[in-house]
Amino acid sequence: MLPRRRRARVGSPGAAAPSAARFPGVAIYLAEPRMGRSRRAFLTRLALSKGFCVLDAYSPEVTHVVMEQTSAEEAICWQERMAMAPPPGCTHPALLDISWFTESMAAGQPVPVECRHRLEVAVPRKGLPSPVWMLPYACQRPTPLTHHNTSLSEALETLAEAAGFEGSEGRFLAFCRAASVLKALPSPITALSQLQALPHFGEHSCRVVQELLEHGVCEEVETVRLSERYQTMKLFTQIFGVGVKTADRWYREGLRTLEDLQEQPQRLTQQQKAGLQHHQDLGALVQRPDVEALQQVVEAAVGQALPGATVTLAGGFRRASGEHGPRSQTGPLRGKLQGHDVDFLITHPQEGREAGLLPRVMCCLKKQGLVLYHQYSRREDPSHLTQQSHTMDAFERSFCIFRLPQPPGAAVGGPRWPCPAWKAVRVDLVVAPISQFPFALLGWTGSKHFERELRRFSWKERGLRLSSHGLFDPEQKTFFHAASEEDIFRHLSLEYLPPEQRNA
Ligand code: DCP
Ligand code: MG
Repeated sequence: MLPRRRRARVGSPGAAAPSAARFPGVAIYLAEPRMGRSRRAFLTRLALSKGFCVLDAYSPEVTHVVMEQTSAEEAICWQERMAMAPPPGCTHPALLDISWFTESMAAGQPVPVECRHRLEVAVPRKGLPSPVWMLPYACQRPTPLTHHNTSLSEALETLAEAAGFEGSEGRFLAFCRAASVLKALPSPITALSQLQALPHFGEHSCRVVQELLEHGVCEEVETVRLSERYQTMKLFTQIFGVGVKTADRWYREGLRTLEDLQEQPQRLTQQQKAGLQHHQDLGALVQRPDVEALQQVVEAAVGQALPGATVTLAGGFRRASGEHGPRSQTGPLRGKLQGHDVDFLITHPQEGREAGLLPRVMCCLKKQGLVLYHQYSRREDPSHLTQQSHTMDAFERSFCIFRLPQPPGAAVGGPRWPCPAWKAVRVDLVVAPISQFPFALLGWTGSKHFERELRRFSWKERGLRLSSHGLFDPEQKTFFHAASEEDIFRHLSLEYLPPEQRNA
């Protein structure tokens, strides 16, 4: 069962310093999951200085994969996930513990691989019990829209939301991350032991899952869901233009209902007034046919304002790549058939032509009576380009409420029932220059947790600042040029995930 050493092709594009390799039968790949970026960089420099070939990316050239603090099961799962077939006649590379690496560095040459170095399980894979292993960042693993652990992930997301209402960022993220891990699992969790090897499962999240597995309900989650605080905060933050801080202030001042807010219009911004006025429509989810109708009117207005400009559906309703044709309704989407709003990205193939486009588009839409409310915004300050962008990006944009005509008999309920001639729908229009478009598309496709994790991964693991505007290297002070989302994943050495696998 000894993996045959293969000839490392010296000078292959992924090699960190191929010309220096003194041991042509050995091409090392340092696998990062538990190693961390700086440790990996240090070990790479060390090996290169001793004349070893270290490959920067995992490829069929690799002969020795080295991992640190990683169990055999984890190592095998990792290798399966990389799903890279070795060239004909060759076996998979050896999966080795760091001990092989350190001994080789000390010896100044590759030491023979012994059993104790190997991260390989002797038993056949099928016989293994299944504590599942998973990569730690949500952007490193596919997450489909529908999954096997809905009630567990929803419980944890309720606790995340409640923590967010209390301003507890740390607890919010911890519960979000645990919930997101559950969404990516290939099968349902049925026993607590299955959580053992999973990242982000702290004591609290484990306790919630345990209670749900044993009793079908978790007391803490139920208490939160029924609490006046949670219900009121949820009600208020669902209003267009109301964030956690405002909702919290209103709550502390004793406000509890929408009627309470309507009685105090002087407290409300124009945006909140519009949100409250159309609350019932906006609270109902947007459906796929609404999205199709909206795309038609937005495309027409954009085409009129600037011929050649394009409109791309982003957010939860985004279509799969290759499906940009006129309103095709088939194929995988990021997945959502319903959503709270519709997000459109507008660009023009010629850089700069898109500037100032949005006011003309809005004017055209308003003339047709399609706009109930809109707020145009544009930040002039260019600092967003080089800083971590947790907050909003700085594109020219309009947050709108559209007045969308409804076909007769389309909907029931609502303020104009039984004859709803139209309904109010939240729409975001965002204009990006073509050079930033792949970043804008990636940033506006979501999910929110996926985006957060992607930015965190870029910074923590690659030292790069990712935003909807670009990917910035603060050391080199350079921007990375990308022609597509695939380019961005590649530059981050991440496996490409299509939109329908970004539902983290
Ligand atoms: N986004 C952003 N900046 C904003 C608003 C959104 O970068 N000011 C990103 C976050 C999401 C994506 O755009 O990844 C879409 O945001 P939505 O809030 O519209 O979320 P979804 O479309 O995923 O879901 P839904 O609209 O159904 O809530
Ligand atoms: Mg959306």
